Amino acid sequence: EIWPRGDEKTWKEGIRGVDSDVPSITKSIVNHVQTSLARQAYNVDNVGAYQAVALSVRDDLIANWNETQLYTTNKTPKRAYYLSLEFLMGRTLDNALLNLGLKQKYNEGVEKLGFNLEDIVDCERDAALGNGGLGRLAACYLDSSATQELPVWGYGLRYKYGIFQQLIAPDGSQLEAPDPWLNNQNPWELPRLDVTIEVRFYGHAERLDKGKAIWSGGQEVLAVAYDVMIPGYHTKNTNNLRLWESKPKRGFDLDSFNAGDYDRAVASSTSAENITSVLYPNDNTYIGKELRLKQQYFWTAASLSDIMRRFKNTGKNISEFPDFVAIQLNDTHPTLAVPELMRLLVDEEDVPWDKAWKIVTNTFFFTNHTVLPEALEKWPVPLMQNLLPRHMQIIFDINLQFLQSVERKFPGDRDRLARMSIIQEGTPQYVRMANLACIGSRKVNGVAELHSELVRTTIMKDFVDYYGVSKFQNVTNGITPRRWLDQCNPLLSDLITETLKIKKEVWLRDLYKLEGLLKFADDPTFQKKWAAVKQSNKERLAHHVETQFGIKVNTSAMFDVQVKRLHEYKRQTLNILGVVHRYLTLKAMSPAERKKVNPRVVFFAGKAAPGYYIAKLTIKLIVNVARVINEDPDTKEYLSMFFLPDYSVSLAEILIPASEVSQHISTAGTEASGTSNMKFCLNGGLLLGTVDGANIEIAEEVGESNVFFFGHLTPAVEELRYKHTYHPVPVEEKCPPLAKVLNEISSGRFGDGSVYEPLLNTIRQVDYYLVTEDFDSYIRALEMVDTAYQDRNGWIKKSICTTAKMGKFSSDRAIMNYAEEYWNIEQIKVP
Ligand code: T68
Repeated sequence: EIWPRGDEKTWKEGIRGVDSDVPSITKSIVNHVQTSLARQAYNVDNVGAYQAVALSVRDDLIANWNETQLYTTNKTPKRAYYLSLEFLMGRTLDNALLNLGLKQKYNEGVEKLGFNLEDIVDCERDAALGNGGLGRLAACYLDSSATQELPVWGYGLRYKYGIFQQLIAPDGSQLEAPDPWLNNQNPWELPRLDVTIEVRFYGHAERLDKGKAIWSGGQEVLAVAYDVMIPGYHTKNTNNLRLWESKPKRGFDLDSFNAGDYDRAVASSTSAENITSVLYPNDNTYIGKELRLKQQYFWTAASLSDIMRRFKNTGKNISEFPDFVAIQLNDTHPTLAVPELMRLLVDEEDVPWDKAWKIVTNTFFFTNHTVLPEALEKWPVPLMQNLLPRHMQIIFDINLQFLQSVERKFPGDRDRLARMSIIQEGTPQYVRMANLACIGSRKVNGVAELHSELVRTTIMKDFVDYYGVSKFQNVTNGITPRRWLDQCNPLLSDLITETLKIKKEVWLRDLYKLEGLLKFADDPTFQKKWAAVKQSNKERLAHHVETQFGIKVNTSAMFDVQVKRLHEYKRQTLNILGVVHRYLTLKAMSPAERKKVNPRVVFFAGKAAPGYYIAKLTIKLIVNVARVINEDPDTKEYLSMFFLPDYSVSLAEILIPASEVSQHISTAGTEASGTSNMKFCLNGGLLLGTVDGANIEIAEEVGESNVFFFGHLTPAVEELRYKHTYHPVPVEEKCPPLAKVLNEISSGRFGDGSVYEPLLNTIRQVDYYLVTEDFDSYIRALEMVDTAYQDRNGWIKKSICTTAKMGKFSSDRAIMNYAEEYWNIEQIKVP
């Protein structure tokens, strides 16, 4: 069939481009109010206006998206796919307007219709399909892929409920409420009810000859595609994020229904729908739930089937698969893609095992995000055997061949074989997903230099011996400067543009251009403007805190921020204990002495996994300490503290530009990279941190004199832990000031002290994360921050120099690194 049918000219005239003049924009908005929303002009509130504006922008995105997909398909380039269980996108409208270059026009249009664009933008709910860094990284990489005009698609799950909403009870406990983000329709997705894929679970696998098998029986579930458009910045290229929703293959069991057994009739359909119901709220910990494994398989099977179909449409030979497809595994979550692609090739495409294995190992690339042992995924063999019998066979076969080859290289080294095996022996046996991901991939990367080195020397050491080091290359994380500077900090963005005297579009695509700010670092007029921007962002945050939470904030104090998931390794405890220490010090001063102190406001925000008791207790301690110190008339002018509930991408967009110092204080060697550290520094906040993750590379770029480093270094950590375990020294001896802080908390100064004993004991006893070892140098680092802040111009200069040297941390650099060194894909500009 030739397209278009009928009259080509009529078709072409009907095709809509991107509206870019104000009258067409207002016309399109009004049109959506009237038709899509079926509302009358006098009956539109901000939410309605948001919906209409979103639909109007969506039309533009669809136009670009369609052209991109058609153009790319016709070119049949090699494509890359980013498989991630999490995409922490946040809001879309403001970002889409900036990327399309239409913000100003929409501003005018919306004004004409009697609305204010900022209020409209504020009506959007966050798409919070992620926990933290790993999910937000995926979102930044999508933005950069589209901006760099790379043929990259994301694949993920369309959870009905994203990360839970966090509430703080009056006693300081974290409460969790569901996040039904799809309740008010989602204009940013295109349901593709025609794109469906059948996914099987359970059943049995019968081996045939030549390594093949037939997998049948069990339960079949349908995956339905929803496409999310990802606009590049100032380019027509608009990429795709395909999210899968689970649906029952048949509505319900008619036999049971007719027999009057309604529960049973809908049971299987409910179980199918459950698969994509909810995002698991754990970060950096592994939770061995069957439903989670179902999510992982459902998503990898649907994605691979879709990728295979697209590849086959090109008409290429199957052996060319790796020349047209690269797949990045975001952590071990999608590792089942390795045996699944083997299954597709061997069982369904009739490819001989060895040839299939060659294809597989040239297709996948694996990113590791943690070396924490409790976070490494390992699934019980019996569980996997039951749910995925064919995959279990394939994994055993891969393992056998792999171990035979290790044996040839290192004959007789049984310990080595045991360590490298995909299967961990024991009752039950476990499947080690990181080993499988490494063995099934072309390359393995950590997310910052130090972390990649730790991957090479600890968890993957044997694999480096076996494969050679070149398989293990670092790719330092990055962040998109569009969202994390231009969108969240428009005042700074404008000041930079005006100062650099180059177009915003230019430096936002080549962030190294920020270095041009260096020559103004000492310029008093520029310094003044720079400081004014920070002040105004502090006031914006204060205003937000006051309207949202009814709390007044002193905006002349230094804003000190630690916002991230609650985790013992991130050491929010160190921060809160430091605040208590400061409070006790202030209390001991005379009023005259206090007057010389630099006022400080400490902000915390972050969610704790619902089952993480110590993390939740830390929140409770923060809230209750805040209550006491914020009300103490002796000190409240000099020190106050807030725990802002329900940390999210949108809240980060307000907090980050307002920060003067931010804390990234993990025990050395535990934070793989960190990405908010990059966001704070890009916005001119100074970094207070340990020598860990990307902090190290930030310091390398901005200069050690512009960061505040403290604490033991990675090589010392293991030895100190050993000492703590076998030769414990009481806190009183090791660190008297810390002992005093702990005792004040225990003795009830901040409410019933016994409540906090389990938390305080983690520090008094094993102290796995070395709070006692780093406390002294932490306090000294805080004092250095105070001293530096006293010198206002010196501080502003540090702030300018920090922003100026953050070019490396653009996710454009990171994604180009993947494109060139990993995926071997090329840019395709849509004309
Ligand atoms: C983070 N990991 C790293 N994990 O902690 C952080 N985990 O250092 C790094 O900057 C970031 O990844 C990006 O590389 C996570 O965020 C998770 O959220 C997670 C989720 C599920 C299971 C395990």
